[in-house]
Amino acid sequence: MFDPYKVREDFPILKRKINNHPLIYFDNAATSQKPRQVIDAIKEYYEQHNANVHRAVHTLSLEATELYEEAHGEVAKFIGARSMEEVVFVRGTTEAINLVAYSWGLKSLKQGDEVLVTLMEHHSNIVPWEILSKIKGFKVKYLDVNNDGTINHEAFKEALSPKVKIVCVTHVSNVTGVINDVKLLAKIAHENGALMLVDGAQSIPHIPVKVKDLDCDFLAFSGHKMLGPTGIGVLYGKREILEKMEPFHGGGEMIREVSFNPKTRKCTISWNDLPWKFEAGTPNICGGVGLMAAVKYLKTLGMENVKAHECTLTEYAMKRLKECEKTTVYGPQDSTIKCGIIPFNIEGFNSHDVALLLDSYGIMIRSGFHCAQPLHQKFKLSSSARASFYIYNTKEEIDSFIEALKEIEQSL
Ligand code: C6P
Repeated sequence: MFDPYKVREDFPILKRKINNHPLIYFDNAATSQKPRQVIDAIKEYYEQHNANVHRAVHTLSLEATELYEEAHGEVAKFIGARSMEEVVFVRGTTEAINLVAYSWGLKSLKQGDEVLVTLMEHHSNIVPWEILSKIKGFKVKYLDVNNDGTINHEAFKEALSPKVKIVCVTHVSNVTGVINDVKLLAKIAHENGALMLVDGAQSIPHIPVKVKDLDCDFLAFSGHKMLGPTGIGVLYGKREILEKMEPFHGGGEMIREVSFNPKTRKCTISWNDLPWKFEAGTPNICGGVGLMAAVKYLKTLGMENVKAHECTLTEYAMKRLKECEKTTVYGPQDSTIKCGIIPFNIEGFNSHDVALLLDSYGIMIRSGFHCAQPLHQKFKLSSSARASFYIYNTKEEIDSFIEALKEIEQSL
C-alpha cells in the first residue's frame, strides 16, 4: 500500500491555502489534481521535443512522434488492450462516445433498432444517442435502476431483445459511485447479439480495469480524471470493430491517400491504419505525453492499492457521516459496492449553498446534478452535494469535512 502523505508531496496544488484553510480537494470525480511528474513531462515536451507528429522527417518530429505513439502503447498496456491500434486518442469521454455514435451508429443503426442506456448515465452517454436517434429513427431505451441507484440484473436481461444493437452503461456512477458489474452485463449483451459500450470515466482512474477481461466492445475515458491533463481522453475499441467503422472526423493524418482524378474531377480517398484513422488533424500531442506520465504514476502506485485506499476512505466517511444528523446520503449505504463518491444533502440547505459554505473551510466539493439529471429525478432530487476522493486524500481531511458539516448543520 502507498503512503498518501508521501503521495501528497507530488501535488504542488495541495500546498495551497483557500480562505485561510489548507486546501481539501474533494471534487475528484469532476477532475483530479496533477502530480509534478505529469506537469514536468508536459514542460519537458514543450521545452525539448515540440514538433508535429507523423509528418516531417526532422529530429524533433521523430521525437514527438515516438513519444505520442509510446503514449498510445502505455495506455494500451494499462487497460489490457491487445495493441495500441485499439487505442484512439480523443478529447475525453464525451468525444469518445460521440465517436462511437457517429462512426458506428450512423452506419449500423436504423428504424426499429434500440440503444439501451440506464437512468444512471452521465448526459454524455445519453445525449449523443438521442441526437442520432432523431436522424436515424431508432429508439433510445432507458433501463430503470433500483432505489439505491444499482442495476437490477433481471430487469437488464428483460430489457434486451434482438432489437437492442448496443448497450451503453457506465462502469461507475459519477453520482453514487456504484460499481456496475459490466463484465456480466457485457456477457448478457453479447448473448443477445448486442455490442457493449462501457463509460469508464469514473472507473479507469480508480479501479483496475482490463478490457480483455470485461470483454466490452468499446471503453471511453478521460485523461483529466486520472491525473492527466484536460483535452485528452481515450476510446478503446476491439480492432475488428474499429476496422469496419467509418472515420469520425475527416482531414489530415487520418487518410492514406487522397487522389484527384482530373477526368471525373473527384477525389478517391483511402483511410490510414488504426488508430490514426480516427485521429484527424494535428492531435493533442502534449496531452498524450501528459497522459502517459499519469498512467506511469498510477502504475507505480498499483491500481489495486488505489482502489483499496479509496475504499478505506469511503467506508470511514460513510461511518462518520452518520454523526451528521441533518445530512442524508444517497445511493447504496454499503460502501463495498461503490467507489469513493458520496452524494448528500443537508436538510434546509440548497446543494450550492453547502458547497459555498464548505469552500469557506477550504473544502472543494461539487454541487448540482452532476450532468446526470435522470438519476436525480429518480431520487426525487433537484440537486445534490458530492464529495469524491482520490489517492492524495486522507482520513484527517474527512475529519475536517465532518466537523465543517456539523457546523453548517448548526448554523441554521
Ligand atoms: N463527469 C463530474 O463532475 P468528460 O467531460 O468528457 O471528460 O467526461 C464526461 C463524463 C462521462 N461519463 C461520466 C461517468 C462522467 O463522470 C463524466 C464527467 C464530471 O461528474 C463532469 S460533469
